[in-house]
Amino acid sequence: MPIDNFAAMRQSIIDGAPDQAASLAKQALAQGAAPLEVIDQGFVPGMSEVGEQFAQHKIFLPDMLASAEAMKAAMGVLEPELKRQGSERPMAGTVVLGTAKGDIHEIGKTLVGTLLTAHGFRVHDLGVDVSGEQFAAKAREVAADVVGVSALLTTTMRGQRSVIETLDREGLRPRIKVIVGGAPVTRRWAEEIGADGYGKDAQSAVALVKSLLDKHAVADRAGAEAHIVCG
Ligand code: B1M
Repeated sequence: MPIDNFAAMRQSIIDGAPDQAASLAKQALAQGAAPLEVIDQGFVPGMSEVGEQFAQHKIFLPDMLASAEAMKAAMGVLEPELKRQGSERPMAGTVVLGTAKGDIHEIGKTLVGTLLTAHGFRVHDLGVDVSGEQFAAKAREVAADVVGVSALLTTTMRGQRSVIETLDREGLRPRIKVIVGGAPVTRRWAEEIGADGYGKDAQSAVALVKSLLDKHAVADRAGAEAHIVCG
């Protein structure tokens, strides 16, 4: 994919232009580009720039919202293709996914879910602003192997800890593994709250879930436990 196209994609997000973003995404797919490359190299840099400008008070909440709408328009084109590419794969495990209580950031979490689906996992996406109790109820209902909790705010990272505490309290761990991720989340935080792993981005989240489930199978046999970090 030519660099000019990536620059235009990035700009469509900064401009908060959903039609332009969707049209660039369609063009890229028509030219045979890989959807994940388009997301990571074309559109996500636009979101990062918007985040920096917001932090420096150069733009304000409505601008960030417009950029998020543009990002969602691009994802609306690219995510079905990502899923389609993985649709022939066998079922690899069940994941319950959501964004922590009090947090409404959904784009990164949804991308993690799409990529997991593309890799053969059955994903139950609970959306945003999800409590520990909601995670636990769904995990029990669908016999989840993994619960994934996204958080984009330093204040809502605490919600990740509370999901783990709820699952512990309800006796669902260690059978169910918990992974955490999101821009402010670190490996250290994951270790501190007793998560089973941390994914830096959507691709490492997939690698992490795969290794956890592999290790889980081994651990079941050996009576041991595993803690993994990807990315
Ligand atoms: Co908000 N916001 N926001 N925001 N927002 C950030 C996160 C911020 C860093 C911007 C900034 O100040 N620089 C800042 C947080 C500061 C902090 O706490 N550290 C911030 C703030 C302050 C706020 C508000 C408080 C603003 C206000 O109201 N004054 C408010 C909070 C609302 C709330 O949640 N209660 C708010 C609101 C919003 C919008 C609604 C306008 C919008 C979200 C719209 C939506 O999602 N529908 C928004 C946006 C768009 C952003 C930025 C610009 C972009 C986030 C994004 O979508 N990135 C963001 C700045 C930034 O991150 N650079 C910012 C693209 C996405 C693909 O990346 O989400 O990081 P990301 O996901 C990645 C990885 O993190 C990882 O994989 C993904 C794909 O690679 N990952 C996981 C994510 N979840 C994972 C889970 C895993 C594993 C990996 O396992 C379970």
